[in-house]
Amino acid sequence: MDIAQEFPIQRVIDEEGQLVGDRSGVSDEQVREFYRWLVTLRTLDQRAWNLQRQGRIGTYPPFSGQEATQIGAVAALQKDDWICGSYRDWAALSYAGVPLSYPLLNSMGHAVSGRIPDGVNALPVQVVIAAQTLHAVGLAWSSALQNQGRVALTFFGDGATSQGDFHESLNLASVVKAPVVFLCQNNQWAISVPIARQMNSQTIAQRALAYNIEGIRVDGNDILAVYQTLREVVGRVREGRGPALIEAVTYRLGAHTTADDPTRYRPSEEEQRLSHGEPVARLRRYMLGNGLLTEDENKQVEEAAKATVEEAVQAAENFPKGSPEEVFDHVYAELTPQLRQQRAEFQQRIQEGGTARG
Ligand SMILES: Cc1ncc(C[n+]2csc(CCOP(=O)(O)OP(=O)(O)O)c2C)c(N)n1
Ligand SMILES: [Mg+2]
Repeated sequence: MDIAQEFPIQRVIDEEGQLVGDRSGVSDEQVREFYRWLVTLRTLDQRAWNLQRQGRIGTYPPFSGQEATQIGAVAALQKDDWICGSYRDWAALSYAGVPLSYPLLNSMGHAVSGRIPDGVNALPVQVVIAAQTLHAVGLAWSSALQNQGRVALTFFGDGATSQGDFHESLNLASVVKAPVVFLCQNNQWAISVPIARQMNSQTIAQRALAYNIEGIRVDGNDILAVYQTLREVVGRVREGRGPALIEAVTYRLGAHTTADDPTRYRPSEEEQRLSHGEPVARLRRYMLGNGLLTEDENKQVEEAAKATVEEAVQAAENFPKGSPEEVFDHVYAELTPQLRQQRAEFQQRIQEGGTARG
């Protein structure tokens, strides 16, 4: 059996921006709305990279190349569904309603970036690889037990599929039929480890077979395919037909983080070949070629995105400076006796003019 053939990649527009599938589930207005978001978030991501290079923010994990998967998937959710993502999923959180200043505040060390605003049902970004998949199963299962009708969508990377947490999550979700959508962003790399050295399976989606759940591959650089596929899958999952595993095939356009240099391990031939179908340029080609966008309108979208991102930069840079004691906040509703004591010692040292380390 040729497994890759069993899991064909769902696609609506190809790399050149040609319509190759059915887009009847997406209105022209929705396409324009997606494009505005794609451009805004790409602009934010590039600005964040430059801010780090200027020393204005700390380490930052860029999501360029993965905007279509993140936006398209969240667009398929209802407002009170859960989102559980990782450090690279700020595009998903932003589209869900988290302010655009938050990814910047996160890289500036502000604790507020972990406090998801009311009205957005998301967990703070997870750095422990694959751990958020477990949390998604718990949230989804509890929602099902309480008949809340909520779905949990969890994002993770190709590298995360080698973690025990990922397999434990799929297994438990399958057994209890938890309403979870597992969305793997296969961006081909886990830092410097390519997918071919990560696994011997032909696809990530086929792992669904082992857990007797639905598995689908979708072109993660095609926002129309991601949105339409996710809408159908989320609908089935919400009906109680069990969890699903989606593999969004995409490409990490840049470095793993601002601390990484991919030229040391990634062939430039591959970068050129796989960057060509990236999501923003792809949708632009399609829209320009099909009367959904003119060059002038495109300039306006880009100008508006720059202005929106500038506001986010201002908001982040004007945010009140935090105090070192904040490390004790927001972990427990009430501090444990040991942590209370540590905070008191910490405050005393700071008052005495020492450093937090003593
Ligand atoms: C449990 C755990 N092991 C190792 C790491 C170090 N680490 C950080 S990112 C990363 C690679 C993850 O790759 P992938 O899942 O493909 O996600 P991507 O970074 O490509 O979005 C690793 C190994 C970690 N954060 N957590
Ligand atoms: Mg990866």
